[in-house]
Amino acid sequence: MLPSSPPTLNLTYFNISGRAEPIRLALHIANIPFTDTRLKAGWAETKPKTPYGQVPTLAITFPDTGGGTHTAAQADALLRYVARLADPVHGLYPVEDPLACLKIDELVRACDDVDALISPTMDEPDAEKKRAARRSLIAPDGRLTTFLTKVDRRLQADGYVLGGENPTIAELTWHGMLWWLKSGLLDGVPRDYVDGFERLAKLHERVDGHPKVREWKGRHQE
Ligand SMILES: N[C@@H](CCC(=O)N[C@@H](CS)C(=O)NCC(=O)O)C(=O)O
Repeated sequence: MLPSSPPTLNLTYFNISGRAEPIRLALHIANIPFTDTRLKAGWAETKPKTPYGQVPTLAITFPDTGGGTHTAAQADALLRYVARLADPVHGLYPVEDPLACLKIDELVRACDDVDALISPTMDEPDAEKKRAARRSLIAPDGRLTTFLTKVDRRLQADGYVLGGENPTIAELTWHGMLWWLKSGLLDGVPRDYVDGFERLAKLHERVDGHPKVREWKGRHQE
C-alpha cells in the first residue's frame, strides 16, 4: 500500500555541487522540502554506513509507517525518484509519457558516459600527466570532444530538450556536468571549452538563468 503522507527527505553529500546538485535543484524547483546535509568532516565514519560507500544518499522517512527510514543511493536513481515525487506541473520528468521519459533517461545516461571519460583523470596523482590526459580528451579529435559533439547533435532531435518553463532532470544533470567543465576546477580544461558546443552551451545558459536555479546558487556559492 502506498503511504498517504509525503516522505521526509534528507539528502547527504559533500559541501560541493557534484552529483547532488541536480537532485537539490530538482527538489528546490518542485518546492519539495528536504534536509540538505553537507558533510564537512567525518566521512570516514559515514562511509561504511552508506549502501555503496558513496554519497549522495537520500534518507526517506514515511511518517505513516511509524518513522522507519529507507536510505537510498545512486544519484541518477535519486534524481528520478524526486522527479516522480514532484507535481508533474513542474515538468521535471513526464512520467505519463514513456517515450519522453526514455529520451530524458538516455540523456542522463549519456552524461554518465562523460563522467566515465573524466573520472580516470581525477585519480591521476601526477599534475602534468593529469593535464595531458585532459588535453587529449578535449583535442578536436579527442574522446570527450567527439562524444560531446554527438550529444550536441542529439539535442536537436525531437523531445531531447523540452524547452519548457522548467528544466527536465536531463537538463539539470547536464547543467551540473557543464558547470563543472566550465568551472576552471578541472585543470587542463579551459573555461570556454563548452562554448564550442552550441546547444550544450545554450542548455547551460538557460538552466543557469532559471530563477529557482539562480536563487539556489545565490544561497550556495562554491
Ligand atoms: N554511481 C554513484 C557514484 C557516487 C560517487 O562516486 N560518489 C563520490 C562523490 S562524487 C564519493 O562518494 N566519493 C567518496 C568515496 O568514494 O569515498 C552515483 O552516481 O551516485
